[in-house]
Amino acid sequence: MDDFKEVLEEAREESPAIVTQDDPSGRPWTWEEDGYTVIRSNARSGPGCHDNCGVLMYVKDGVLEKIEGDPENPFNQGRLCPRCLAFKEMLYHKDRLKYPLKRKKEDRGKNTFERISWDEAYDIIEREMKAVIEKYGAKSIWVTQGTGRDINGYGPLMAQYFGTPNYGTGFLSGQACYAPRMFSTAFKSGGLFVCDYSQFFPDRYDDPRWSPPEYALIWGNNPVVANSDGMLGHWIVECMKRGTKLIVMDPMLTWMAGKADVFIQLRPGTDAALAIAMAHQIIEDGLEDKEFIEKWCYGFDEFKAHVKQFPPSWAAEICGVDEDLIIEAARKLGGARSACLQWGVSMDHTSEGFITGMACYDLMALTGNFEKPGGMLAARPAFGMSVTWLPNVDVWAECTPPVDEADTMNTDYPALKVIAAISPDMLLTAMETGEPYPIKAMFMMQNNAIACMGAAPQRILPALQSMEFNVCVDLFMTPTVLACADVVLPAACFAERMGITGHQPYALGAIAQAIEPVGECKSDQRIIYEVGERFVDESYKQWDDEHGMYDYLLRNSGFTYDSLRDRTWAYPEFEYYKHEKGLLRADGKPGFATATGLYNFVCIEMPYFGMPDVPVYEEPPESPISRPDLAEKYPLVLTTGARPWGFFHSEHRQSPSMRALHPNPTVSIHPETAAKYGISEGDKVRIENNFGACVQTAHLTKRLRKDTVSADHAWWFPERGADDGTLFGVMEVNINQLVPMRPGKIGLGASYKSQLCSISKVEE
Ligand SMILES: Nc1nc2c(c(=O)[nH]1)N[C@H]1C(S)=C(S)[C@@H](COP(=O)(O)OP(=O)(O)OC[C@H]3O[C@@H](n4cnc5c(=O)[nH]c(N)nc54)[C@H](O)[C@@H]3O)O[C@H]1N2
Ligand SMILES: Nc1nc2c(c(=O)[nH]1)N[C@H]1C(S)=C(S)[C@@H](COP(=O)(O)OP(=O)(O)OC[C@H]3O[C@@H](n4cnc5c(=O)[nH]c(N)nc54)[C@H](O)[C@@H]3O)O[C@H]1N2
Ligand code: SF4
Ligand SMILES: [Mo]
Repeated sequence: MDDFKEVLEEAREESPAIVTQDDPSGRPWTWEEDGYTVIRSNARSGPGCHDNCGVLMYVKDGVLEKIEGDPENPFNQGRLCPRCLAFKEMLYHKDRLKYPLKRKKEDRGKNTFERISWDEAYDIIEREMKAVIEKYGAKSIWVTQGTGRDINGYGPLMAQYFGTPNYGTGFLSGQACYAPRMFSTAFKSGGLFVCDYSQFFPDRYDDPRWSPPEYALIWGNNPVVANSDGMLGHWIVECMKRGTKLIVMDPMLTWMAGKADVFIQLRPGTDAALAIAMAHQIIEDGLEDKEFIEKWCYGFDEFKAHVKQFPPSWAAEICGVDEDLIIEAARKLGGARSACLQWGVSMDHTSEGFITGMACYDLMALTGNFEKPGGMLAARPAFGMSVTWLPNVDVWAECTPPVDEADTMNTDYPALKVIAAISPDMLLTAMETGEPYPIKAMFMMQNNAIACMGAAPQRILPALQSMEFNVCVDLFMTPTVLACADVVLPAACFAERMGITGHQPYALGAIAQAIEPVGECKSDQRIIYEVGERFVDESYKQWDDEHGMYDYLLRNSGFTYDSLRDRTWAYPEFEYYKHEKGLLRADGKPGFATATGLYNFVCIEMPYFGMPDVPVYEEPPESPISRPDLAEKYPLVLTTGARPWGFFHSEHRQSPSMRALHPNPTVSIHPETAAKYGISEGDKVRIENNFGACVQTAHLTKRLRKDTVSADHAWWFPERGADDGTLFGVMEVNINQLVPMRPGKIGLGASYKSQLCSISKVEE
């Protein structure tokens, strides 16, 4: 460890001053004001979110009294969404987990937890996990997280400490969030590119190098509500004020759809057909960017011949939209000075989601919208700090002995091997059957699988309850914790701990601690290495405390935790047209970081996965077209999980003001459709299909397609308490009972947003 400190010191002395775009002088991270100590920080999680909005936390006598958006922070420019404004309701909630707990294995599901010390909790974890390792091998331990909260990048270290290759999202069938899009973009363009809303510049919209996209394609995404994956919806609104126009693809007339030049209200799950037909039309009209294609793309002629078969009239029928709208969208996109693709998780939530992603992404190459102002920009980690943006296990290589990856639970799916991800679908089967090998213990952080992430919770619940040992780390007692945990560890919120920001390819920042944790809560990061120390010998120890851990993590960035915290954020240098300047490839040559060195209209790797090398439309496995037999009984298309303002997935149900925004699990139905089934606003509705059923409350809205219903996800009722024997009512309302654990053919994508269902009024 001393070696590392010396190396760090030497590197500091030798390295030239870090070049940043922002000037931190005159920007204190803490000060006194009107009797408060003010702490400037970045809100990460928990509670959960993909973002890191700048906050000012006002503390008096050790208590967080108020929180405001930091007007100086370029990321959010002073704005906060309702969840951070109501942060105190979560932070100081009476139901927060405050101490480690244990429970007898035979009591799973019952509220018979006992408070224990951290030492006892670690002793139990050490004893039980070592017993499982002894009996079944380390690979029978599964370490899991939820979506990209502040566990991203750190979780793999926990798995490494146990010596298991099985780390990943908990029962997210087909890794159906971002992984399909990451896979598409890796093969198409050698990595992810994101829309340019000026977020790479600290002076934002005023930076003279920047110009807004002429068109933003808002595709299966609701950015003003979801603010997903490190972007904020109000950036688009700011761009709109500066001239950006919208093309929106969504079965629901969202706020943004209402402001669009073209709104394509398509049938869920048909996006790939729409994208292919738009490509057809753009080429038909000669609107493709010939120069970009000639210089930087591979396989265009084959792609052109392929899409020629699929005119807008073909897609119009599949998508259930007007052909003229498709032509109009294609012409607007084709004629635009600049455009970008703001895509959402709906891309991934079809069974062949990565193909949908590829088809939409091709439109950006076809129109030459890479690496120019207002186009798509390479989303590489700021200051090389990959760990919290794209999880990178190499950063932790020296912290444990190497882990044997050969047996990772993904062997059925070559695509998952390529992206080094587990298959949650295989994992569940392994728990149920012991094949291909048993999974016997779980260490779960930031995941409420039974309420939210897992499809088919009716399979997950018994599978988790039959494990030999389960640990859950959370902020609250959730249905999943109550159902299966043997040891529960209480996690700290962002105000209670230090950290660095994540999910941002444009800046790096620090989370500054403002208050002492409530009870005995600890950060997830500290829990990971404190548990981990029980599983490796002293020689792997790289730091003494949390502060040391962040210094270690930042060791190649040029920052220490303190130097980063002192400035709160840092923006690296930025350049456009990186593909022309040799800045995208490891060998420094111009082009994209793909096997061909070009953007791939034809992906030569796809046949290796048994897939066509150009995007081909496939009907969802259950749709009125693919399964007319099923559609007779279940005539409506079901999409699920459209994000609401006040909840992050299954979180915030216990926050009074967030709950007031959306008190009940709601299924949105067009009034004409509802009338057909005798359903009125506020009625209890049974939603059912061939996989399962649940009950939610009807909300009638003309904003939705008539053939589609849109149901909430992730509901439970914390107010019922842990003693009523229903796991907080989770199974009564959980729409995921209607979604199978069943990925697309190569292991990516799942059918969260494209099912069939019937609806009927529940007589009360
Ligand atoms: N407030 C809040 N914010 C969140 C989250 C949250 O739970 N709450 N979750 C976070 C996470 S993990 C994610 S992945 C993101 C997701 O954020 P988004 O990508 O915005 O996802 P959704 O809100 O599920 O869906 C976006 C839109 O897709 C539409 N849609 C549904 N089915 C289809 C379809 O088949 N095709 C098309 N084109 N559109 C369809 C819906 O009507 C909705 O308007 O949000 C993140 N942000
Ligand atoms: N039907 C349907 N289901 C879906 C979706 C859908 O659109 N439709 N969307 C899917 C998608 S895209 C995703 S990404 C998943 C998301 O699924 P998850 O990310 O797993 O979300 P949650 O189930 O809410 O579980 C998160 C848990 O983490 C806890 N938590 C929050 N912050 C912290 C923290 O800092 N530390 C610790 N230790 N715990 C914390 C919360 O209290 C909560 O219990 O859901 C999926 N499920
Ligand atoms: S998007 Fe909302 S919850 Fe997330 S950090 Fe920003 S204000 Fe907080
Ligand atoms: Mo997600």
